Amino acid sequence: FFEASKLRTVEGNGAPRAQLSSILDVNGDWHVHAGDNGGFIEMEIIGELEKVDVKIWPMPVEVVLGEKPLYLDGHTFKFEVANLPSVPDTLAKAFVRYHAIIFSLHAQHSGSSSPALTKLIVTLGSQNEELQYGVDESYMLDVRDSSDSNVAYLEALTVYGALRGLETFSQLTSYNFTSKSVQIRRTPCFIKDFPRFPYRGLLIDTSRHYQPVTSIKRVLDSMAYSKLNVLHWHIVDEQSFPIEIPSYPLLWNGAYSYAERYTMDDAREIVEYARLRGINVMPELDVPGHAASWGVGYPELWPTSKCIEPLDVSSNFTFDVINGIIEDFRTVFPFKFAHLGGDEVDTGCWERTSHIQNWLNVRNITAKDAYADFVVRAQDIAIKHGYVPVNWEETFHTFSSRLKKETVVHNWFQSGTCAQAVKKGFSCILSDQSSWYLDHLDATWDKFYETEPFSNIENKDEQDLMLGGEVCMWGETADESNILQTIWPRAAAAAERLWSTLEYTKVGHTQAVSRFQHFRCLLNRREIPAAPIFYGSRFAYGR
Ligand code: CP6
Repeated sequence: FFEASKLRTVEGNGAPRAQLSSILDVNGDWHVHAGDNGGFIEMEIIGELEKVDVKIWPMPVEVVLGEKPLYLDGHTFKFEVANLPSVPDTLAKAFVRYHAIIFSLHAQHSGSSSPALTKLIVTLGSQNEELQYGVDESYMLDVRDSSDSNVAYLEALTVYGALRGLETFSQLTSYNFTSKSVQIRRTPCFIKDFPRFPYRGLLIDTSRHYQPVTSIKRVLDSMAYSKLNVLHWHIVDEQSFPIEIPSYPLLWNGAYSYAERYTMDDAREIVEYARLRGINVMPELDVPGHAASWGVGYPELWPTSKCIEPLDVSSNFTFDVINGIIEDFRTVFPFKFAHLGGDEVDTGCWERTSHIQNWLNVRNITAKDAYADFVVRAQDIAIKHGYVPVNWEETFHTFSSRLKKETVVHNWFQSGTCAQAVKKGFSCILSDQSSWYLDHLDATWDKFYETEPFSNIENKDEQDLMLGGEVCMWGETADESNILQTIWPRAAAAAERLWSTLEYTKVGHTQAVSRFQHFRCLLNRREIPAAPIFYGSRFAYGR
């Protein structure tokens, strides 16, 4: 590994010495973050640099690497699409983003060093830009060595596969101080890649703390860097109702303030921003618990002013409102799934409320029955509007036989829930609180890495019911000021478990640690303030 002591600034170029602190990650690759004043530092290597492997996160399925460096010139390098009259909008925008990532985040350079790579040519199997659950994300990347070709190829069946390939391509590039150019360190380079699971999620919670649209966009940017593909948006909870619902315009009276609200257009903007990065947005409407804020605008949704959740099960108005919300959601969130919560329901509130207790008596049902009725009625509404319902695991443990058969069970509470759910024929998403809860600040990255969705699931049909997993960033202790450094880099450990092959990840976190450090630094270079994972030099990991 490279030692910081072997690097010095070239005297006399005017670069203030303080900017040395902006060197990030010289773990075999060279990167300089431009100073606040847009200036740059010139560096000279003193001594030998050891050769290290190319670092890609998450690890692709297949990587073949040669030994020759290949240079890229930011003034002439171009992305192109083969065989199409026009570039699909999704790709055209990605080309602009990745050009900036590859060239402008590295130090300025004095020009090209030949021989140079002139183009990355993308070949697509389909021009369809619709993003949906299960969209093909596979790609192949072929960068020949310069004596063979000065053109590289990326092949994908969909634009979303191409986005994954562009991310990998950008991670191959680094800055070489000797040649003062962006380079791909080791060519020829051949990569074949596809995800292990179709559902690779991150939950954000905008009820406990509002997240400005710009903050959500930064979360989406960072998700794409580790190939996560579902933003589970836990929009509403007890504490605030921050979104506009045109069908019931008083609901967002439950927001913390006028400023802390999303219009429907804000939500559409978030969905489109996510789509351009190959990320689906799954809205959550958590019912009947976790819904007290609904009653700020419509107090009749509260059983009484003393017990304000779960929502009043005895009133048809409750279900009219749910119908209105889901109908409005359908105009904004095209994802296959809608999350209907169902967790932590205190049915005691219904029993203590006389008009609800009377209603239960007339029907000769218990409060627990009413909980099942409520969840299933909400599922029917979601299904009517074209969604497949997802529910937290309590619904499965309490009345699995009544859940719609297409229900996706979302684990959080108990390890082993998914093994039980898939045995009963339900699909499942893993979010075990003992390992994939980001708000558990003492859970370290290796714990995230070692969590295995197929744990105790050996049967192939049952494995096929595991859609994937999701890390959860509950909002009690996270707002705009710390959300990114709380999510990253630990979420990336789960992202690799969900993308890379079981053969690769089951070896464990120790083989991944230096590549993980490298990815954390990559996030920093891209202005994502991912936290450090352990002690160590900011200049060189491994000293
Ligand atoms: N909010 C909602 C929460 C949690 C859940 N649902 C939660 C519970 C325990 C922990 C973290 C979060 N804050 N609506 C459970 C799914 Cl440790």
